[in-house]
Amino acid sequence: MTTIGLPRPGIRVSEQMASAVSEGLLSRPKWLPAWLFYDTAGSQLFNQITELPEYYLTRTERSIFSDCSDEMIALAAGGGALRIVELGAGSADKTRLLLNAAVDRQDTVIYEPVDVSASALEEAQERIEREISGVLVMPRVEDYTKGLGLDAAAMGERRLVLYIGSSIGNFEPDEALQLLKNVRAALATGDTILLGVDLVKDKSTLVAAYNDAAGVTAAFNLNMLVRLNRELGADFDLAAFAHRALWNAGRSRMEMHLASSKRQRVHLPALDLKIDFEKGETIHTENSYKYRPGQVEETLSSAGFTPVKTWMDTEKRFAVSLAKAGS
Ligand code: AVI
Repeated sequence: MTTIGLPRPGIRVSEQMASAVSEGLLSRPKWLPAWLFYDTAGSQLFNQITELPEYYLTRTERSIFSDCSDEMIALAAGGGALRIVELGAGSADKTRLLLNAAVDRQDTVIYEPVDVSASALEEAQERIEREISGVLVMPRVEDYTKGLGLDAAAMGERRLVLYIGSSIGNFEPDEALQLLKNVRAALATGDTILLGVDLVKDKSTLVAAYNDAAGVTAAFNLNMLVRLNRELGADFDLAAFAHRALWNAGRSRMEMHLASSKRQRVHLPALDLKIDFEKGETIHTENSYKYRPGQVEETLSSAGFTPVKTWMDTEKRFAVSLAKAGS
């Protein structure tokens, strides 16, 4: 099954790539892990996706934060001081709205972005410290999908963990639950999590968000093959694979695939592999789970949190849920 996973620190990405790519392409059906999307070009394409008219997720979540960050921060702080942890290196303007709300309440806010990529963390640190005075950035190079190690917070200080942008949707439900349990285990009672999830909606809106008219998502999906050609010396013919985005209602997820337009053989010399494709055969590259209202609170409860409040946009496209680490 396709799983997002992330490169493990300490193992060279190319080695991890080698084992993931061999396993995925030798499986039936074929798959590749979604973390392969995010090389430099893929990260730039993803940033472009977040600005597309069809990709409602980013701007909808941003609008929820613009309307409600003060309330979110006040509920999370509970009258005390907050220290903010973000899983992922921080999507500039959404994080900024929350950090601004926090510095309005206290003189200095410690912000701890957690990411496997040291360069993404450096960029986030430089940007945030330049743009918001009163924020002290303390980056943590760590793979939070394998667990979270946080130092003890100061006396009277509460942690707020941000896991926004529907990132949780790229994990299988059991992986998502385990990830949230790991976050809970790293927190003290009374600390909180703010989780952003995309909601189930009509199929045409969902499919358009993952198959935009300008073809940016198609380029993002195909970039995975560009990466394998460059890093593994593979000879994927990009013109012979097509982007497919489909709504799997039974599993409540958008799926992305790359479909072979003909019978063909692809060589991956770095892995000493030859892979045959039938006409129409696909490589499954990503799942993006969509939640029904109430499901995010259920998941948070199962992970040891007590739901506090959920905010949605007026069209109920996206939800941001605050929950407290229970005793
Ligand atoms: C990063 N993640 C939340 C995006 C999503 O919507 O699942 C990745 C993406 N895939 C295609 N478009 C965007």
